[in-house]
This record gives sequence, C-alpha cells and structure tokens, in this order.
Amino acid sequence: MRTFFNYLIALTMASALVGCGKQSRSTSEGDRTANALASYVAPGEKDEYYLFYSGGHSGQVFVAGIPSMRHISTIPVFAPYPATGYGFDDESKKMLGEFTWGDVHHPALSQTDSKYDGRWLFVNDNANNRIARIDLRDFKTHQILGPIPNSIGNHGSSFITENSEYILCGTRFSVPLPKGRVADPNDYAKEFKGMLSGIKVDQQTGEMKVGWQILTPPFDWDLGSTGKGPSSGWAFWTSYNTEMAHDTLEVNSTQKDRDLAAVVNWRAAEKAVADGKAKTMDGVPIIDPVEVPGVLYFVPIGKSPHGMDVDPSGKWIVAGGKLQPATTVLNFEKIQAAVNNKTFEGDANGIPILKYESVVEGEVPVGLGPLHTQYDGKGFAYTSMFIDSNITKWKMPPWNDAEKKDTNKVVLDKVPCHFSTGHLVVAGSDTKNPYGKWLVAMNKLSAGRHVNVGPSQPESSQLIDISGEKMKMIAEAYTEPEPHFAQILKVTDAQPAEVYPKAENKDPDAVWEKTETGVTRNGNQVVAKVIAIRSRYNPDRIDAQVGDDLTVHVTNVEQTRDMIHGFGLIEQNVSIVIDPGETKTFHLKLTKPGVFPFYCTNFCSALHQEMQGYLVVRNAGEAPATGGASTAQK
Ligand code: RUQ
Ligand code: CUA
Repeated sequence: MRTFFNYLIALTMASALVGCGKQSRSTSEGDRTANALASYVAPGEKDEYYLFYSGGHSGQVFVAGIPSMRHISTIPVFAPYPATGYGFDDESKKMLGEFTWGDVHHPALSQTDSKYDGRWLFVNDNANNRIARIDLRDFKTHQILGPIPNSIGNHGSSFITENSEYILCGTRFSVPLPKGRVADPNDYAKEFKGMLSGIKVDQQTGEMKVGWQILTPPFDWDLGSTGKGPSSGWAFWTSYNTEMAHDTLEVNSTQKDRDLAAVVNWRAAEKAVADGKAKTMDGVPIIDPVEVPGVLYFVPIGKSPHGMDVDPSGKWIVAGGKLQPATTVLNFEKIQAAVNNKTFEGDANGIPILKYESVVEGEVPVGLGPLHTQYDGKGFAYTSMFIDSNITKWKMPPWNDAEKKDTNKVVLDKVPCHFSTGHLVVAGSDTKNPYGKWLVAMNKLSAGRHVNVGPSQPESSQLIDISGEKMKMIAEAYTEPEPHFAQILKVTDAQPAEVYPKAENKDPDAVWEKTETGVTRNGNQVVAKVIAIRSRYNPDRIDAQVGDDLTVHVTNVEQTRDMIHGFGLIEQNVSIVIDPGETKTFHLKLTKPGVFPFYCTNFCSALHQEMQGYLVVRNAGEAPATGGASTAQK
C-alpha cells in the first residue's frame, strides 16, 4: 500500500517536472486542453482552411492546414523537386530555364470583386525577377514569367488587383537601365533607376505577360498592396533608401525621419499606355511619371517603413515604420482630395509629394518594430512587431475625438510571439470580406522553440485565435524555411480536381492503349511512348544507342484518385512523376553504354516494387541482340 502511495507521489512529481521543466507554464491546464482541442483535427477529419506560405529561398510554396498547422503539401515553383518530378520533365525544366532557385516572398490568391475566387495563386521571385502562377485546380506551377525586363529584385510583389487584372511589382534594387548597361554605383542617384511593373493576367487562362512599367527614382521599393472600394484602381508601396545611398545602407539609408511611399494610379498608367504616352525599353511600354502626371505620387511615411496594407473597406492604408514605434494610418479619401487639390509639399525628382498632414489620419503607437498589418473585417487591425516580438491588436478608424487625440486609446491587446514576427496573416485580410477567426504569426527567429537539431534552428509559426476580444495563442508549428507572407483560403473556396480527366489530356504524345505504345527511331532520334498502369510499364524495355537523343513520353492511364506512378531512371538523373490522366515527357542525350533500369518511385500497389523496366543502350553500330527491338516494340 505504502509503496503504491509513494509511486503515485513520484508519478505526480515526475509529470509536474516534465510539464514545468523547460517550458513555461504560462498556459493553465484548462487553457491547454481548450487550445489543444481548438487546433485538433482528429484522424480522418480535415482542416477548414489552406495556409499557403512562401518558402523563401527554398523556391517553393508550402501548404499547411488550419487549424492543425500540419504541412500537407509542397508546391515546387522555382526549384526542382524530385518528389513530384518537378524540374526533370521537359515542361517544368523549360519553366525553370537557367535557374535552379528562386526566393518566394509574397503569395497572392486570385480575386474577383475583391474576394478570393479559388482559381490561381501567384508568387514572386525576389532573386531572379520572376512571377509564377500556380493553378489551384491541380496545385501545380503552370507558368513562370521572367526575368521581367527592366526590373531587378522583384520583392515588392506579387500584389494582385481586385479583379486579378494585374500583378503589381516593385523593384527592391535599382540598376542602370536597360539591363546590361554599366554605370558606377558612385553615380547611383543619377544613373540607377527603380521600376514598378504591371503584369497583365489573362482572365480566361491566367497567362501572364508584362503590361507596362513606371520608371521611378532609385528608391528601394518595399512592401505594398492594392486598392479596392474607394481606392479601386490604386496601389501603394513603401520604400526605404529615399536617401538614394549606394553603400552601407544600414547607416546611409536611415538618415531621413521619413521615407517616401508610392501612391500609384494604375488605371491611369494603363490609360497612358493606351494613349500612346509610353516609350519602349526592352520591349516594354515605359511611363515616365514626370512626363505623364497623375500616375505617381509620393507620401512621406515614418522612418524606414515596411508593410503598407489596405484595409477591407479600401479606405484606410496602414504603413509600418520599422524604426518608428508606430504605424501610420492614411485616409484614402484625403489622398484623393490632396491629389485633386494639389496639396503638395514639394517634389522628389519631379514627382509630387502629398502633404503628410493632409492625408494622414493618425499614428498608432503599436510598439517597436511594426512591420505588417492585417484586418479581420470587423474594424480591428493586427500588426506584427519585429522588435517587441508580439502581435498588437488595435481599433481602426473612424475614431472618436478622445481616440484621435490620444491614439494610445485604440491599442487594445498584445500577444507575445516567439520570436521576432515578420509577416502575419489574417484569413482573407486582403479581401473585402475577411474570414477572420485565425491569425498566423510567421516568426523570423525560432531561437530554441524546437528540440535542438543543431545550429540551424528550425523556423516556427504560431496560430492565434482572433475571434474573441482578446487574442489567444493556440498552437505552434514548424514551418519550412524561409517563411515570408502567406494566404489563407477556406477549403470550400477552391475546387481542386482529383484526377486529370482523360478527355482533357490534349498531349499529342499521350497513349492510352497498348497498341499505341512503342519505340520508334528516326536517324538518331529515338522516341518511346510508354503507358504506366498498376503495376507495369508498357513497353518495359527501350532500346537505343550511344549518341541517340531519347525522348520518352509516359502516360499514366489511371483514372483513380491518388494512383500516381513515377519513372526513376537509374544513373541518368531522371525522376518524373505522372499523376492519373497525365502525360509527361523527358529528353535524354545518351552518352554511355549500359543497361539502365527504370522503376516506379511512387508506391502504387502491392506489386509496386515489380513495376520496372530497362533502357538498353548499346554502342553505336552494335546490332540489338533481340532483333529490331530498337526500332519498334509492341
Ligand atoms: S518582407 S517581414 Cu519579404 Cu514580405 Cu516583410
Ligand atoms: Cu507505379 Cu509504383
């Protein structure tokens, strides 16, 4: 009896120690249970939202579920990804071009009437000046546009307009233009130029092309967003380095108390091009806003700003000042009045600067290091605080007189984050009807939030419930590096396909019947048309010679959900993956003799291991032992 009693005490103490040990017990037992249940998605149940988050210089987009925060999919975009065969077949190889990496920062879901329409997701590449389109029908990358001409450092992007007419992009870096021209960085202010680009999106196909560009002084354009409602047709970007410094930016670009943000009338830009007011550089119509007034204005924003986010009503625009303990709230109606009445406080390089006092509604003392602001559509804003490591909730205007006089009064709540939050995302914040409910803080430094896996500490993001008056920290999860911005889409607002229907396969090299398959030769061009089906390839032998150009088309003829087959070719650096109903093609220059087995990489059936075949490569002139197998195999 006594022994049992001691055992119980020991057990209680042990569990208390485990609980209290390294973690802080700031969360009470009851809250722990409630929070766990809030993010718990039981086996067999599904998440309510997709979280699409940027994978930074991994070049990929990651999909997690909310509220579980489980990583459920990786969408390769700017880097090869053997798991889905991306970057190995002809089509994706061609999309990647000469690059094997990109730096994804800001995903944007397509919109119709300022609401997510579930068609596409666009992402920017900060590194190689590109924009990619992911189709939400198959969650795959279908187009990579770029490098965009006259544009270097595509960071301030991809900001989508309210009906997905354009993806708007701003340059982080400035260079002498056109690209390829060399000037001395000492002549930065005179010789270097920044650029804002409008990437036109075809409404039927989603196909992107460069529409027009607006030449700017060499400020470093930063984050931005697009207008809606009253600010429909406008877009906004902050900038740092209004000083136009070209070295030691840490010091030299933080001299002025205020930097200039861009206020762009993109409809006016579109019209200026239609009216023939643009010049052409590198094939793109370019507007010089000094010669075409009404397209670009500047507005001063507190020291080294970062995010600039339009609220769901389209009336308020909030900019975060990294080196100022406040966000600046601009009133679009006042911007419009200042534009119309020419309430300027001088100009910068010939571009009018709107008078700060005439357009600002107030500065909100949200804390230190405000970066980005998101909205719940119920009148509240949430700002990420890099230095303070928290999220601050505050009340949007309209404010009463007391609040206007002392904006401390509109700061309502703070929740600590771990650590140094960069972006945050509220579900649907950039639409006119946010879903609200969930906020994800994407933290820049994890500093020991996970068990130690060595010096490279895994990143972490935190799920916060914003449905109540006070924010509630619910869960924390690993996020793939390097998370920047994200978008949250209600699962029911997308309609992904389960297979590629056979009737929609328009690939001229698709084969569906055994009689259509085979290997043919024309000179040194050898073409194999192969069927993949549980659990074999047809044909399962391809004969060729050293020096041949081999083209292999593989069609997965399955029409059953999740019946994926792969095609891994040994020692030839080939990994393609074919979804049900899909045809994929790869090319190979055969340089060495030998017998190279190929096999299915995706577990497809009990006899998946048996799904294999041979590529037989003889030296040129050596007759095939099987007689004619290299010209026709049925
Ligand atoms: S930036 S942490 Cu690349 Cu989006 Cu703000
Ligand atoms: Cu097909 Cu495994």
